[in-house]
Parts: sequence; structure tokens; C-alpha cells
Amino acid sequence: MPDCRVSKVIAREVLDSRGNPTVEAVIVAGGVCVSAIVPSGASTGRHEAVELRDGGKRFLGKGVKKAVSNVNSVIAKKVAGMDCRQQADIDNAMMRLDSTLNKSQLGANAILPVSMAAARAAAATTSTPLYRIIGGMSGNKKFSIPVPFCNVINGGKHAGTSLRMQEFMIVPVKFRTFKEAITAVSETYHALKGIIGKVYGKSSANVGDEGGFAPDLNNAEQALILLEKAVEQAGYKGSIRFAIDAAASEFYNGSHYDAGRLYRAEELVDYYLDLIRSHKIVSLEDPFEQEDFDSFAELRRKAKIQIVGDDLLCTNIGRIKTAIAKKSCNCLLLKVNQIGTLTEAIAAANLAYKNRWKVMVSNRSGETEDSFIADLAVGLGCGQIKSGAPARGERTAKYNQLIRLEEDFGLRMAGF
Ligand code: 2PG
Ligand code: MG
Repeated sequence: MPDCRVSKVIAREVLDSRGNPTVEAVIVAGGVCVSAIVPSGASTGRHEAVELRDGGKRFLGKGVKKAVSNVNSVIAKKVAGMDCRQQADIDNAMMRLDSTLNKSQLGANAILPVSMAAARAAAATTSTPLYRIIGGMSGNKKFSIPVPFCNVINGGKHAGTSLRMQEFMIVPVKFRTFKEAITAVSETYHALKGIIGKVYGKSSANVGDEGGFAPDLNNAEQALILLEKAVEQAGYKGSIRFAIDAAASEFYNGSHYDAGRLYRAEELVDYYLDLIRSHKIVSLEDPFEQEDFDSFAELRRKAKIQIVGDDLLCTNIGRIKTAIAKKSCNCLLLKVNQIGTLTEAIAAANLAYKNRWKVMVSNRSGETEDSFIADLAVGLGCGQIKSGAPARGERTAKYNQLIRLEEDFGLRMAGF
């Protein structure tokens, strides 16, 4: 029997991909030593678990150092001696310690890295791949490599240009293996770079927070036309589709949406329907602001494509239940740091599945080299992941882990 008791938990401050401090937790258990790092968003939802950080509206005056010290003091004491295979016990113990609904006492950025590291410790002490440990927790046995949704044009808060919608993604839909799919994505990414450089000038091919290009475009059509040209030039017409994360809360002024021109919610529905018809869009995330469950429902009913809830849902069971009742979406964007423990994130995914929704595991704009979410997507068998562009180490860490999992374990890629 392996020794799976946690003997030590420590945390330290490290950097994320935007150069901001974040938290790494280290767990020692049964002679192995593992770690995990938490990411951080820019277009954060109002209902996300609270991240203690320096600067920003949700700053509680304590910051990342406070999160680190919360791990090193109370959390370490509580988790020491626990069995790292008992993920729910560890997560529940941390939640009880925190005692708030939104983790504002200890910080989601204190609780989550310990939660993730515990899963890694369970994998290491039992010589089991992490994705299988996650499968065990969720009850899933059908493992698959997810289809990547690759964000190759960055706008909104991730770029600071005039393009108000946040993410324009390419989706490889007709490939047998992940390796072939990600190769097609990277070839398209490079074709796009050349096209943007030619049309808008070389400096327009500089990249935003998620490694996608950030030309100063005025509207979604311009971005989609660039994507179409790039796919055609790379030779993948018909095999690559498009997806958008509008992150619409960021361009909503209380009555109108400023997306190139001002739109009321009803007008924006028609605008999206036009875009979907003309540009082979297969998935649309956060098309309206984060409290407008009804406009989401209206679009879902009329569009008949995948409608993804991110800021709307915040990986939060209560909000997912509201969206199910109102028929607002048909896909949950799953971000572990929106809710703060692996146990709750998995419960959110299972609630989505139970209601015949899809689940897309997602990175944050402030990412790290930790590839945890690649194993999470495989372990849940959810079939979809978004991890930014096929460039920049914090993005490729996840895609490269998927290449390894496909090759090492002979896993098949999911269809879309
Ligand atoms: C999103 C994410 C990740 P952020 O809106 O889906 O792409 O952005 O991490 O800034 O919330
Ligand atoms: Mg989003």
C-alpha cells in the first residue's frame, strides 16, 4: 500500500504570464514532492471566487502575499496528515476553514493550488496518470483528447485595441489526431501572421495576452475575414471552423453594447445571427453581459449552435442551475479558479453533463506553465479545451501535454 499521507504543504509567490505575482503550492506526500500554480483572469466574472491580489477592483487589501501566508499557516496545518487521494475531504476541509461562500477569507488563490497539488500528489504516490485520477473523481471512464479552440486574434481586455470582442478562435474539426489538428492550427496561425502583416503593417502582428495577434480592428467581421483568408492560404478550408468569445460584459455600458457601433441586446442577437450564418461560427461564448440570462436564451433558441457561458456562470453550481432553468446556454466554460476547488469544478461539470450540456475546459488570460487543465479536460472526457494561441509557453504547455497524452496512452481525439 502506498503511503499517501500529506507530510508538508508550502506555498510561494511566483509569476504569471503577465508578470503578475501568483501562488504556487507544493505538497510532499509519501516521499514525492509535487506542485501546482494558479492562473488569473482579466475579464473576470462578477460572481467568481475571490482571488486575493494586488491591484484591481476585487483587491481586499491583502494581496498575493496574504494568500501565500494563508497556505503556509492555516491550510498547511489542516491538510497535513490527510490522505492526498481523498480530494473531497481536503477540499471540504479548506472550504470549512475559509467559511465564506466566495472564498474571500483565505482566497481562491490560496485554496486552489493546494487542491490541484493534492490531485497531483494522488497521481504521483499511486503511479497513476493525473488524467485518470481526475477521471476517478468525476466518475468518467471515457477518456479523450479534446478539440482545441485556439484564440488567434485577441481583442477586448486582452489586447487594448479597438476590437471590442475578446477572442477569435480557430477550431480544427476534421482531423484524426490531436497532433494533426494542432499542426493545422499552427500553420494557420503563421499564415494569419503573414496576412495581418501585409494588410495592416508588421507591428499589427504583435500579440495580445493569449498569444493571438492584436491588430487594431474595428469589428468582428474584419477579424473573421482575416481568419478565413488564413485558413484558405494554409490549405485547411472546410477542416477549420471558427468560434468567438465576445466577453460582452466588457463592452456593455448599462444599456447598449459597443461592438463597433452601439447595439441594444435585441439588435445584438440579429448581429450574431448574421455573423454565424456568414462565417461558419460553431461556438459563441458570453454573447451578452453577465446578468442577462434571457438574451442568452433568446440567442440559444434562434442560433442552434453552441452557446457557452463563462462570466454568466462562473463555474458556479447556483448560476448553472439558473441557466439550465432559463435555457440560457448549452455549454459550460469550466475554469477551476472561478470556483476555487477541484471538487466543486468537477461537480459543476457533472451538473452540466446531466443536463446534456457540453463542457469546455479553459485557460485564463494570466496563465502559467502549469499544464493541469490539459489533464483535466482529458480526465473529464469533455472533448473541448481552449488554451489561447499555439504560441507562448504558458499556452503551449497545455497543447504539448495533450500531444504527450495522445501519444503515450493512445487516446483518441474527440469529435466536434
Ligand atoms: C475568458 C478568459 C480566458 P480571462 O474570458 O474566457 O480566455 O479570459 O482569463 O481574462 O477571464
Ligand atoms: Mg470568456
